[in-house]
Amino acid sequence: MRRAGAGFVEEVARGSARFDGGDLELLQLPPGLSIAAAMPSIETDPAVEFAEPNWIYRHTSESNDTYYTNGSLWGMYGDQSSPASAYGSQAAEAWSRGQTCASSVYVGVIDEGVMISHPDLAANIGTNPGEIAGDGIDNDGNGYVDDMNGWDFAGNNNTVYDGTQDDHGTHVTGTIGAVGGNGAGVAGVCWNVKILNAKFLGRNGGTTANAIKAIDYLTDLKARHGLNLVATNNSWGGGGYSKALQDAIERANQMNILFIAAAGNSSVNNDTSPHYPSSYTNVNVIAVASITSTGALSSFSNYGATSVDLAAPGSGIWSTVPGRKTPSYAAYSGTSMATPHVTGAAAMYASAHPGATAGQIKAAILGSVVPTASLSGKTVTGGRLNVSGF
Ligand SMILES: [Ca+2]
Ligand SMILES: [Ca+2]
Ligand SMILES: [Ca+2]
Ligand SMILES: [Ca+2]
Repeated sequence: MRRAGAGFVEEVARGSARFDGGDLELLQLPPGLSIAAAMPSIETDPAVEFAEPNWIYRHTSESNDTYYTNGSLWGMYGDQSSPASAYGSQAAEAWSRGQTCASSVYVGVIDEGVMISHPDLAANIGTNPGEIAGDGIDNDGNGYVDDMNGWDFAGNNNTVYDGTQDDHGTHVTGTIGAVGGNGAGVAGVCWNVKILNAKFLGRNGGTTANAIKAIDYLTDLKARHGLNLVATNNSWGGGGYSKALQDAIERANQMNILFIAAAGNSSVNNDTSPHYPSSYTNVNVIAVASITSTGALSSFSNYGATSVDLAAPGSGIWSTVPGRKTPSYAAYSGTSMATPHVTGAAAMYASAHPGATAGQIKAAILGSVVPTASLSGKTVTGGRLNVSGF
């Protein structure tokens, strides 16, 4: 210790004749002395058997999910992960730091129904804390009876899952929050999160009126129950401008709920041909374009230097779907698939920064993009989603 100028901290293990070893002692090196320089000088003492660093281990999470390990789930990869993709969301790098999100954070999926019993989703399906299941009573007084996991505004009932046609909503949900690390299927951006489903898209699409009810339903859960809902995922679009719908998005904004929306799949410039709802100018809207696994703007993706904020993986995205016989997985493409990567990112940031406002979460997402040639002049940020630092 004197030779290295080190201080004694503690005896970690006591030597014994039985195990044929000496005492194991933890030392504190003086400032400025590196471990590499100290170890040989300590080891020159014949009383010392060896010296080595007191390494720091960090909690890490590495996906063992089938579609992750087999190279399919590129949207979750980082350039430092294995498998790797420079154009993935970098979620795997956040996971490797133990950032797999918090189950205290809620997001809303405004879409089709969601197969809430899917084994790779069920653990992350949220419940309405003010409602009691199956009693036929609207316990929380929000106008919806037994709305445990959300509400079906298309069918006006409490079954958010109505069969295999609810594949789009189920797929989107898996990208946000499929259970990671369970050795099966896929992993969402968030391995832990709580997802509520406001179903308004049926077999023939949905209406403005039902979209408004769906948005207000989720806003009300936060306003009256204090539910920690940070964002809604909106992988849908069409129709024209609606003041009433924009007003509903603004009500969500006033409750600090981000409205994350797909830019659309018509290969057009949203600056000159607005696409709703992604083109609403409310500050809580994040409009999302799609990139491929080689960093190109997906051929179908809308874009817009002033109307589309960033891009995320959206081509060839594997996620959860209801199967004909058993719950399953499938690869879909669309800005619908890019958007839930960003919604997952919002939940991840909110997990690491409890109490962050919608504006702070949006600033973090837009401020951390990786500049990307294919997105320069095509998006506000000119970049792609990057959650490695979340
Ligand atoms: Ca209710
Ligand atoms: Ca009830
Ligand atoms: Ca239903
Ligand atoms: Ca899984």
